[in-house]
Amino acid sequence: MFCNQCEQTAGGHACTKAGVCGKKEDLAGLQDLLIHALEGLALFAREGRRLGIVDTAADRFTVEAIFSTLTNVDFDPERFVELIHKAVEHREALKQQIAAKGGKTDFPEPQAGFQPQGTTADMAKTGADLKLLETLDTDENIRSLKQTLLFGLKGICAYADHAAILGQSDPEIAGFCYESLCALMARGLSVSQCVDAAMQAGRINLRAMELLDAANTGTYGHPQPTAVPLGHRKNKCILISGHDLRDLELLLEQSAGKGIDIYTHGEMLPTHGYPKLKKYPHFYGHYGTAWQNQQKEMPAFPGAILFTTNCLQKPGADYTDRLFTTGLVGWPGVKHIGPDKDFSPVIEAALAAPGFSEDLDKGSVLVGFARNAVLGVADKVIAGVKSGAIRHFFLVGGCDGAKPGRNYYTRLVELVPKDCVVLTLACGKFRFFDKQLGEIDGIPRLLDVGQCNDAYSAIQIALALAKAFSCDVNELPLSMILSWYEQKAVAILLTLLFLGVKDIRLGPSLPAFITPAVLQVLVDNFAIKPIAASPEEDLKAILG
Ligand code: FS2
Ligand code: SF4
Repeated sequence: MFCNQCEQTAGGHACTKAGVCGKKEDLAGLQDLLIHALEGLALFAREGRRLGIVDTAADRFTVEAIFSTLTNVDFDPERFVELIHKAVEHREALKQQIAAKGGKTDFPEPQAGFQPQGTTADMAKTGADLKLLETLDTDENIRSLKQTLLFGLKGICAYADHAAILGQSDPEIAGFCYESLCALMARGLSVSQCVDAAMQAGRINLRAMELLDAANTGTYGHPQPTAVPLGHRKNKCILISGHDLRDLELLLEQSAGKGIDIYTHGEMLPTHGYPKLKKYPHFYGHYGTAWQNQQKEMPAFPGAILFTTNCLQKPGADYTDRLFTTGLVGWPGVKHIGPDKDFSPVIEAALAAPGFSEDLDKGSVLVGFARNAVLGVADKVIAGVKSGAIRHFFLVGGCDGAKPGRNYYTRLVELVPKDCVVLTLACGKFRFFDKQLGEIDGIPRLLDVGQCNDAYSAIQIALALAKAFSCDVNELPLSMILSWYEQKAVAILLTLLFLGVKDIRLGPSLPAFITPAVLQVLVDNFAIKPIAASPEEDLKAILG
């Protein structure tokens, strides 16, 4: 196997024997075979679009299938076998529609005629033999840029899928997926063509995040500043992880009045701020920290646990029997709640588990500072900047992970001077989310904008401030210090670059799939830089 799509890739190079994430060789082969099958589908879908054929079922499927291959989503080989077969079915259906309109159906690429054969193991071997990532091009820089495009695409599809679940979609996103999958197969592309494709991925990801923002705020209202307890109260309990607000709502509805409290885990924390979710009295608090600590934290949770979307790790034997997955997330042998979203097994497991036997006060954290809440006090913020009470904004956001170097982010937030405000989002915040940083003229110094996809909200805040100060975003007293782990972070980074944001500091390490020459292009055009060896160094460089 060869996989280098995430930050924890083995040796900072690639996972070649087994994934550090737990992805085994057979699963890696099946995921690559799925991308191969989707490339075949893309050839026909692109031709179909040329003829005015837009197959919404194929579009929806493509987005889901690509998202399935994102880090820590689905570890179940059998589900990938199913997806591979479905990709071929969609391709053949499109082929018929195209043939009926006299379009092109004789593509020379092997992907166009691919037929899955044999057992799951046979298919895994076929996938491995493709050497998908290693053969994207003979030129290492083109390969690097094509990997950037593919990984960015995985992030885009995650957000597009979440948005589609709540009824928000745009055919341009699937159209871009097809164009990109075709670009992966194309030979002879130049560096500038590939850079342009990566920038377009940034643009499309902005659209996907915009749709998701519209979906979340349109369905559940704009997040409001809300204190979330970190302790617990005596009752039965369910822990919900991931990013899917609709799953949370359904769980809240189905568990209401049953003597169960719902706790959020990881990226679900910001959901406490949404008016239509916080109205449920049994939506109680938050448990645990970021995804990489789940094997340590979950055994002690005395109830049922539900994973939506992603960031699942190999479950420990001490909680597998009360662990559930839903949506695209999966682990072989873990009970999966299907599309009917009947969460009764989760509720029954919670009722059978001991629950919390007493109340425990561990303080609270504030969430809910998305664009509507922050821009609602824009006058105060602008006055604070003008008077000098607020010297600088730091956006410290992104993914968390297991590497020791990630302590940089904790230390940085601790060291940020008292006349500066920290905006945060995504699961990287768990390095400092419970720090009491106080206020500046009534504005909290630590503002949680939301989930990783709420990077959209942070961008809107930055654009509104730039407008108020009649300056460019890059001229604002704002520095972005980002941490990355999986491919949604790649997509967000591409969006920031597409918007022309400069001087981003990225850590804890730079992507293994970026070659020195491609990095130089990014440095030359965007002054992107790795985080310094110490936060003191970066703070000195930023604040002078
Ligand atoms: Fe964190 Fe994991 Fe949000 Fe990522 S909980 S690394 O999925 O997308 O961030
Ligand atoms: Fe390795 Fe990351 Fe790929 Fe998992 S997703 S196999 S950890 S590079």
